Amino acid sequence: MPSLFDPLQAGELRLANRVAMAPLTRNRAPGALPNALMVEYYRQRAGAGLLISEGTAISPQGQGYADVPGLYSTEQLDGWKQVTDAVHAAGGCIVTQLWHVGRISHTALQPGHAPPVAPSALRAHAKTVLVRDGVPTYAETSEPRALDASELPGIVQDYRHAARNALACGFDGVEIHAANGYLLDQFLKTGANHRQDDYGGSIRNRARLLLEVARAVVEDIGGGRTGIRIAPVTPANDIVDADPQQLFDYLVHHLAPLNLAYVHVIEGATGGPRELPERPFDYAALKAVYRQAGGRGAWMVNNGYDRALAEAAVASGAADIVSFGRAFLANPDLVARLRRGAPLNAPDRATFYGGGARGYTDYPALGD
Ligand code: 8OZ
Repeated sequence: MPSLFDPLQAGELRLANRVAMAPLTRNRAPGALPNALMVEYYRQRAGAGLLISEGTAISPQGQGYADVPGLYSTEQLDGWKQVTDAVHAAGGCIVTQLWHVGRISHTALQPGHAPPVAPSALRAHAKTVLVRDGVPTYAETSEPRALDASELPGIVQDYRHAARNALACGFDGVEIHAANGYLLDQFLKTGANHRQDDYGGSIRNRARLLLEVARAVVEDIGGGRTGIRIAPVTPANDIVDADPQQLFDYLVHHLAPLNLAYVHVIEGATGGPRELPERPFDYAALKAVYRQAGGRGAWMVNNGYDRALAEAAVASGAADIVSFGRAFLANPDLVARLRRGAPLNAPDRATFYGGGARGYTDYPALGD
């Protein structure tokens, strides 16, 4: 029976164990530049079988929150190189999460203070974070404008460049963020996509942009260094689909031939309940569709897992990897703690987004 603490080869990624750190937005990159504090934060967590970086903007247009890092300028790449070097020196494996927020943004964060872009000009009832006078403040997302189909190849190109940049600055691979109501999820789901061209309407059309992005990234850096994150039923960022089971079954069927390193599935409401009675979903059936279509990537699950649930998921074969968000945020040595059954530090919500070392690099490891 496989254990959480067994190594795993996921595509080209060599994981020392099956505990991943989930991507976590921390808003500690002023100027969108990775910095020394971030180097320390990731280094502390290098015991993860796989570290997934916080969502990282693929372009200035992909930026939706204050002080999140990017992956498009030379300075940003130099900053990330410090992070990946530190993680590798500590024996870890790290991928970066490629992020375009779509409509979950604010004119204050967009180039030229333009409206954010989206599949359709439909505003999300959601909030973003701005920093005003050094203080993080929440703001309603701005009214977006609908992307013209002629702009989509440029966005695919931005993903491609960001993926290449990721490898150039030492990441072991990338995770395409297609979850939580951001651009690719907006295209996928009926609640945000009312287009009438080749990118809207049918499931095939709504999945088109994500599949184009995935194929472009895989073409450039290889499937074995590419993962993808999906959230079939999350309500995060005001997103909904009329028939998520059919949509995601179609999607994983078409992802299967890409030989991805992994598929990362958020079960239920991101950071909230795992069961949503009003949004039922069969995750085992989704995995079966992927495997039946020949998908060999690792199956990574997320959301509300504790040690017992994670061990059971891996032992039963329901999952190959389990990712932990808040638990990893508060426990730099999470893997050692899980292994020993040691108690966990509690996360401090007040320091999740923005600020400095407090609530970021000062959570104690066992024995500190
Ligand atoms: C929390 C706050 C801001 C962004 C996501 C990138 O939900 C996020 C995010 C989470 O995927």
